[in-house]
Amino acid sequence: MVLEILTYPDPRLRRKGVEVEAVTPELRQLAKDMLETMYDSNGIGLAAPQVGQSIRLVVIDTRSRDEEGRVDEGTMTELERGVPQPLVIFNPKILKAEGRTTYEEGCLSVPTFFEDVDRYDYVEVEFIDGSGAKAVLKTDGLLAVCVQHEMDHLDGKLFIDRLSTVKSSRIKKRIEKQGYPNPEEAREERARRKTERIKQEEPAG
Ligand code: QAP
Ligand code: CO
Repeated sequence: MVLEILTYPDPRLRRKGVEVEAVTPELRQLAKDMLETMYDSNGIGLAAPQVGQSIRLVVIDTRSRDEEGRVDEGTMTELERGVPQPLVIFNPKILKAEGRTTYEEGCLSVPTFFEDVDRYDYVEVEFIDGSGAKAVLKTDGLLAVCVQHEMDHLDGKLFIDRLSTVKSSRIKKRIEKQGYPNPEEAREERARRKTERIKQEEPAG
């Protein structure tokens, strides 16, 4: 079943998720519905608070795909290729984190907005998997970025909170005043900003 995804500034996105005591059939069904919801919106990660459930559960599938939607491991790192996906992650905890990386992130709860965010480059995360077993995820690349983004949701934090104060408040005010742009408008604005960036990087003459 495809679930409704809450969007900023919904206050339910700000609640702290509660740890899961045991992986019950109800929670397994929720994880399944969250994966269906994520794939339906072309997402790579989704956290339970985004569908109105204040618990510590995230689902992830960052595998790259070709035009027909078939998994294409070509652009994934060696560590990413070694991780079975999709991932169902209950009660994640970071055991180790190293290095820094920047990735242009988006979020299904902040649709059409994409901005560079700075995070750890490598993480080791302990969690309970979909069958209730203890597991450890060791990864870098997009998967490492995604698991950190999703874990933020469990603490009521969004990627737009991690931008500079100026950028963060500009985006928040715009959404609060004007709502979300339609996808075509958003695509045009991204193209416009890209052109401006190129103009600044390579001045003519
Ligand atoms: C988090 O986000 C993430 O605005 C997952 O119009 C994103 O799946 C982690 C999406 C990037 C690391 C890097 C957002 C789809 C999907 C949109 C998503 C949109 C369509 C976001
Ligand atoms: Co998100």
